[in-house]
Amino acid sequence: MAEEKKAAVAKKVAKAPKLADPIAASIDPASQEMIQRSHDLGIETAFDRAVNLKPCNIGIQGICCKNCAMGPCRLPLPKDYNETTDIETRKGICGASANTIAARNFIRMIAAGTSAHSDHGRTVAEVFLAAAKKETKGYEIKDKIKLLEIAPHLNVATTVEVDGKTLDRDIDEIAVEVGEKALAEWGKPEGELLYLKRAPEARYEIWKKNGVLPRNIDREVVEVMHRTCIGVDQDYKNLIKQGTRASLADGWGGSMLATDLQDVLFGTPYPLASEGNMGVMKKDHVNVVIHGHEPVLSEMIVAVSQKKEMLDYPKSKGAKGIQLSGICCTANEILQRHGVPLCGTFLQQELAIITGACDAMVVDVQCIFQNLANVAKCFHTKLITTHPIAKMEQENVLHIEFNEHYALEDAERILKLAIDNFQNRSDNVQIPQHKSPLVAGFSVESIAYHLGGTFRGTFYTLNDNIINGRIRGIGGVVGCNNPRSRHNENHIAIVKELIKNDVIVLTTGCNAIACAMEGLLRPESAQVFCGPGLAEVCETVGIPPVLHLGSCVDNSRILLAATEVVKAGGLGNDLCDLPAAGSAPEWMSEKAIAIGHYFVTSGVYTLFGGTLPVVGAPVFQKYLFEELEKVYGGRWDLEADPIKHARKMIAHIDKKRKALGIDKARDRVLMDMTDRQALDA
Ligand code: SF4
Ligand code: MSK
Repeated sequence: MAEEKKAAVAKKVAKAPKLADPIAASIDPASQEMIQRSHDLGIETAFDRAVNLKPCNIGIQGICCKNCAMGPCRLPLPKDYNETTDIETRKGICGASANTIAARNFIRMIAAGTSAHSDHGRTVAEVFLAAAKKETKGYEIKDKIKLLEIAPHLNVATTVEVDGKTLDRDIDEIAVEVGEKALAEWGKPEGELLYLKRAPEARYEIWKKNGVLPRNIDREVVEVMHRTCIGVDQDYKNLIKQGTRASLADGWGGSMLATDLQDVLFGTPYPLASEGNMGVMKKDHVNVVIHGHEPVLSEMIVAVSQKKEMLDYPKSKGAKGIQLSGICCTANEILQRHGVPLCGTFLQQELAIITGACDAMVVDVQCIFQNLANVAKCFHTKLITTHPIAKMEQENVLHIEFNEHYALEDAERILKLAIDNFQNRSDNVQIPQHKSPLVAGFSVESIAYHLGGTFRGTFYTLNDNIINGRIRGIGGVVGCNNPRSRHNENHIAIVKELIKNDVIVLTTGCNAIACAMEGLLRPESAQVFCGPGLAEVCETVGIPPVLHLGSCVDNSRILLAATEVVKAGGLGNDLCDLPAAGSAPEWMSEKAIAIGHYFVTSGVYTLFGGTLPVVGAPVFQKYLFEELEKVYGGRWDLEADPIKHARKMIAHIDKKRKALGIDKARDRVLMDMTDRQALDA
């Protein structure tokens, strides 16, 4: 009997889930400390689940189809793979080839990513229109200058002719029309997306020639779903063409509209100082962690938290005040506009609760772990869902549905609940002491201002420094964390390698948070980590070598910043001419695929880390990695090793410098427009 018991215990132990090694799981000491604490408290996190749950080897290669009930059909890559016979020998029940299956899966990911960003944009457009019509309390048009800037791109007139005189049009009237025109972009019956013409003319012509101009945002997503149904589109090139249309509807449509309308409603970001990492939480304050993507509620929470009664109320409960902080892209939104500190990246969401100091975590949409509810159960933390499309099944989750018409009241209710909950906090609190100072709040407008000054807000200075070789090129490094690789390790290694080689980095999303935690968003970091050219420019202009441009939808700022560089002259006529490259080192979300594809089809060489769900279909992969460049001037690539990854980006940048005739580093020369035009010729 004793032997039987022993055997049963041994079996149980053998089956017990393994725990993640905190040091191997993250490079961040604060995260390591909290992973260790989670083990001490017997609480499981994504880091542990990633150790125990291995990815499916077929799915990860993109060659599993479950688009009908004859399947799922799994098409492993044979050892004796032959490109010529593959289409006849490897097929699903319906005959779908590995290329068709991988392409269908790929563009469904694009459709999902586009939907996420664009539905976010739609919500903002609806709130914008309600605010423009003065139907809401709490929202108002804050940045009238930006409103006047975007109006012409939506075919909204800013002046009116009266008795032969040109007069300024009423600003409220402009706002209403901008809101209506913007909202129509999701479902107008004819035409094409209006913002496409903001791209350089040469780029627009490429899209037009290839028949990929998106018609409206919703339609492109619907068409992806139709074409990927069993028995519809079975040509990977034609499938990817629709994927292109959908992704452009994201980057130059839903995401760009979201960014612009948020700027007009909540203010265009300008540089400000703050801090990042879990050490921003305060033991003697009510800690409210805001997580997700849409800033419509979080803006109200920030506003309400500054009201006199809200400053006093925590004191009546024994707290010194309210400490707001953020996770993921809601964090980036409220950091960029208000300096609210960053609590952490996507992979730190469970860890923030494990501090024991989180009195409320308020979530909206996207990137929210359902396991937050299980972690919150172990503490006093109130987990509050706020969006009608994003609820959780666990009973301990509170749902307080946010309504833009009662925005301030909703935000007040949420904050009061958090403050009341402070008294339920136990003494078992452990806040990691790690945090880094940072400078964030960059936008196309503020970069131009920084580089050119008030009277000459331009990108010429940047172009001059690229042409004279002080800045080698531009790296857009963005995207998520993925527990399949060590948290933040690849993000940081790639960014450091780029700036060491004089490549200025534009960042968004969780890469931006990772860089903040590592201290790379401080101007002083230029002297420590940058090559001499970039260090000199950063010191002269007073900017960090890594510019935080915002959230995932704000990747549209990178597109527009690159467009401004083209316009400033001397670096070619199109985005694909620029010495620039894109990267998502630790991607995980379908949104990253949508972003990656609109960067590629906007002309950018784009590298992903980890793996891509196309490697099981080599012909399709080759099409993305080689053939697309002939059509769009940009292409996909994959490199898991961070240093090789950064060097591939640098090699591409050097290739473009050579093509532009600026490959020889030169002494700084002041160039006028004629000089630049001569370079373009
Ligand atoms: Fe299999 Fe074809 Fe059905 Fe996909 S669509 S599951 S490949 S039969
Ligand atoms: S939050 S999409 S994990 S960047 Fe935008 Fe971070 Fe990726 Fe979510």
